[in-house]
Amino acid sequence: MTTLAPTPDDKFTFGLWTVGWQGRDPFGDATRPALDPVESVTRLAELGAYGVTFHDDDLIPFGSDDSAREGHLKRFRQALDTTGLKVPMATTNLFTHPVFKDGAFTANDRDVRRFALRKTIRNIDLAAELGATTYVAWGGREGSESGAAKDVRVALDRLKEAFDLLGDYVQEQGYDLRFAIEPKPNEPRGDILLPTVGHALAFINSLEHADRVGLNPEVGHEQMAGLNFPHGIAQALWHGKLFHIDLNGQSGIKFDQDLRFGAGDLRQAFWLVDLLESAGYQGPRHFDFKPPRTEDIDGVWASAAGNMRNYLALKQKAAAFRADPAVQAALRASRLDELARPTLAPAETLADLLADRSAYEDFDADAVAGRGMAFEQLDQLALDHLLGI
Ligand code: 3MF
Ligand code: MG
Ligand code: MG
Repeated sequence: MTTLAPTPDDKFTFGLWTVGWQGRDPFGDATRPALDPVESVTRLAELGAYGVTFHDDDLIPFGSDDSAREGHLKRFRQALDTTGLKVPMATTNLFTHPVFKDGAFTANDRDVRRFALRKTIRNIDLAAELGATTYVAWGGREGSESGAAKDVRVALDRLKEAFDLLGDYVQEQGYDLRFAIEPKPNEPRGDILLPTVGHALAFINSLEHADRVGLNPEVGHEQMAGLNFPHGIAQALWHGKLFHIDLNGQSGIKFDQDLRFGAGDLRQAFWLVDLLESAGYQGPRHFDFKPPRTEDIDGVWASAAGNMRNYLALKQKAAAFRADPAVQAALRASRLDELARPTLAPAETLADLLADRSAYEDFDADAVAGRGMAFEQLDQLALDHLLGI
């Protein structure tokens, strides 16, 4: 068995807000003191991470004046230089300050929308300067709790307007930066716009800079809606839109748990790693988790390390599964090779299909229905690999 110790080559990244979460929830106060971003950078580098990501306000507290801002940035840049950690992604906090109580790009209040664009553009400049190539947009406050409060069709016009303007800006500046929309069904709003991967994919098609906009799906967000996360990721890959990913754990349809990766639905985590690795996904493996508020600072770093360890363990398991001759035989028995064959033969036309009596007139539906698919045997092999039997 090879090592489960991460190295920067594994491309593991963490949001500053993840290890830095103080444990404040709707029912309870913080259980941990604030964490200095410099400390986070240092510890994450020691643990073997490749990079860090941030919201503007994680690094520069909201309302900081220019000199305070420069002070925070100077310390952060120094920590990056010392550790070699990269900043592949950045994002905007458009949800914490009360001004965003009704959203940012889709707030009914036009002044809020103008402020949100300016706040985002300011951080896009910083992201580009620090070398980020992905800019994530999670619209946690873009939504509503009641019917008439939000005209959803008009709000989508405003959301499109925002992404079109941001795309114009990035293009004019010549930044090597793409946007990644992060869907989520609810929380903090009762219902959030672009609730799932599928909704977001459809929305992107209507944008002026559609090529520059993709997705940042999060494990728990799709699972909160009862959806199969690996299926959503497979479709995002199929559309060429998996620009980034938020890895974490979730146990079914409930509040956004942000457990460490591998906790929650372990089988979906296995299929996800199998998919990302076999599809050749090249982007960062970004963890958006929350060390539970039961943990002290040692527990925070144990939780952070667990994300990477579980990813690497699942990567080994998935590789062993794919290499197993019994699995390859089971895949054939389940006709996966047949699925990969186009339904028409090479050079065959629709007219040929219509003339093919064996495809319809002489087709023996009962006989074909009697063929077993052998999926259970295949899935048991997967479970055996996962369980290490
Ligand atoms: C909330 C999230 C967000 C986003 C972040 C952008 C605070 O459920 O997942 O984390 O990931 O704003 O990356
Ligand atoms: Mg989340
Ligand atoms: Mg997220």
